[in-house]
Amino acid sequence: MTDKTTTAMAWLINPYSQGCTVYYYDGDTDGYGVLYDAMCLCAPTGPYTAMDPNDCDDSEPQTNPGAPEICGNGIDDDCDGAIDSLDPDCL
Ligand SMILES: [Ca+2]
Ligand SMILES: [Ca+2]
Ligand SMILES: [Ca+2]
Repeated sequence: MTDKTTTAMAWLINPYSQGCTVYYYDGDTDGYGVLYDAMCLCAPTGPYTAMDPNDCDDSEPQTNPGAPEICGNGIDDDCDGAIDSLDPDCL
């Protein structure tokens, strides 16, 4: 990452920029975005629509912090870091 890129990113995600709101890239349109790709905008624009950056799989709309854990599929469906039998939801 170059200095120029770092400066641009710092500006894009700076929550103190005047009059803008940070929106996170939501590739699967499930309402949850990713922390590493954000833009400070006046309104949701293009794929930058999410205000919650905690999507752990932004290519799978059934996997996000608001989804239920589906037991036995080997995926952390609800993004709490615990998969299947390790998730309290599966006990
Ligand atoms: Ca998403
Ligand atoms: Ca699962
Ligand atoms: Ca889980």
